[in-house]
Amino acid sequence: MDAVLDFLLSIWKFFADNILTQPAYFIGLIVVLGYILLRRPWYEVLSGFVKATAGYLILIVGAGGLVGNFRPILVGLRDRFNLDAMVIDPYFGQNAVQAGLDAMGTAFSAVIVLLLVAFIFNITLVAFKKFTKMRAIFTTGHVQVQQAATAFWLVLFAFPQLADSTWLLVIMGLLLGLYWAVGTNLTVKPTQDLTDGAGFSIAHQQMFGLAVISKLAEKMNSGKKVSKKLEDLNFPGWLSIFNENLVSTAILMTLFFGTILLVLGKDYLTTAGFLGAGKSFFFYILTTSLNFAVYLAILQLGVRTFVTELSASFRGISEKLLPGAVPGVDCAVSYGFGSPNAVTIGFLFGAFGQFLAIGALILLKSPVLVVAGFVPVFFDNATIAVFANNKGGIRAAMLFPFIAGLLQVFGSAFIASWVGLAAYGGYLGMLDWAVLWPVFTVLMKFLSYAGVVIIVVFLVLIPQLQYRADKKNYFLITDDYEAYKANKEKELRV
Ligand code: ASC
Repeated sequence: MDAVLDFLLSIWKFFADNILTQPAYFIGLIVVLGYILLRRPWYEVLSGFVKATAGYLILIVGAGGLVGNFRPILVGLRDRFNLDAMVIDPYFGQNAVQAGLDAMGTAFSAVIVLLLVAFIFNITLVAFKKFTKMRAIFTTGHVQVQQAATAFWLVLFAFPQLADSTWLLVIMGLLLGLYWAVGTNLTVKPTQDLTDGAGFSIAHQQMFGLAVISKLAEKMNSGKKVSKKLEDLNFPGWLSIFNENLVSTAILMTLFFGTILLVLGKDYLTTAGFLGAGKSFFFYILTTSLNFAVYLAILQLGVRTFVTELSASFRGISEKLLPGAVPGVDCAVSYGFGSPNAVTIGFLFGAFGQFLAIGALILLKSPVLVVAGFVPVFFDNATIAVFANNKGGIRAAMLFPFIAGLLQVFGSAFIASWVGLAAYGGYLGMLDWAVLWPVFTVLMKFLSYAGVVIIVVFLVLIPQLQYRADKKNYFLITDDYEAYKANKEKELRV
């Protein structure tokens, strides 16, 4: 018996390590499965797998290059000024939980078990979508690890008396699985609108944020003053160089990172190993800043490579296996749609909001200081700008990332110091985890089980209300986007 169990466990571990938590292969597997269900010939299955997985790996090169190059620069500010501060960044957050669990003697594998429970729950909720009205599955594995770790810590903080009990796992799995299913379902409509029906939604760390912001941006634009979208801007004269995304990104990032690198100073950068001894400081700044535009271009190439395969193959799954389901994917996939300049604008305004909030923490002598992490500053706010711009135009693309920047810092400072993660150096920091989950945690800590009930009811109700608001089109938007659009146009005409 034990031998069988061990064998099954080792298969599970292999699957979790190599596929479930590796989005490139997970997406590849989905494409293979989808094409097989559509009975495509083997060579199309193979080419679909290669394009999906290689495309995703290209995206990872782009995203990884951005993170690898620019995170150390931001974290450098902490070292340069000897700040005792925590970094808001998903990877620092995950490490902090790991260190905290280590200190308590809890193995991190418990987090992966939670991930599996919540993931199966997400799929089950979608399988019963007739009742649950939930249409999307969270496939972004590396983000699921970070969220499972953080949710684990927050729920454990609220229910310390349940440590090591199965009940704790049940509560955690329930909340996290619902959050995944409801959150990624919330992004279905804004994402279909953005991509003109590409057939996916966003499964990331600002899903509730995107849904709320899309709604607000739409409202902002419904009055008399309709704001232009970024892609409609046409700069005249010498400014026309900004019409080209690569050029505008490169120039704006040279100003932004150039300033930060000058603040860090040549001496610090040399001692810290960023700048080789005897190398030109000027060209170092220039290359570093240009690399931002380079990695962004790589990332967008990756998106273009795999998105078509994913959309086409998922039809197999949504026709045969999980009727009407859509895959929730990484937020960076949205950078292949809408205005490419929104990405840069979101980053800059988000950074402005974060820096302002950090300044406020310093002035107010906050007991916990925050260092801006690259992942929230960039990936959260760029995504927010892409969606805000699509619904509300330029003003929305500047305003919402700025507000998000403030919330990321203030929300994270509050929750991380309260639950004790700040002491371990980091917190996840992305918008939903700086706003929504802190609210959940407050409810659980002060209302105990009643708090859990409130959260569950809240989450379960959201898709029901979405469905009720537009019964005719709710499932159509994923089942047949063209028919959905035709319906909407008809509505407009009446
Ligand atoms: C995250 C995270 C990343 C990035 C990536 C964006 O939250 O952990 O590595 O955002 O998913 O493409």
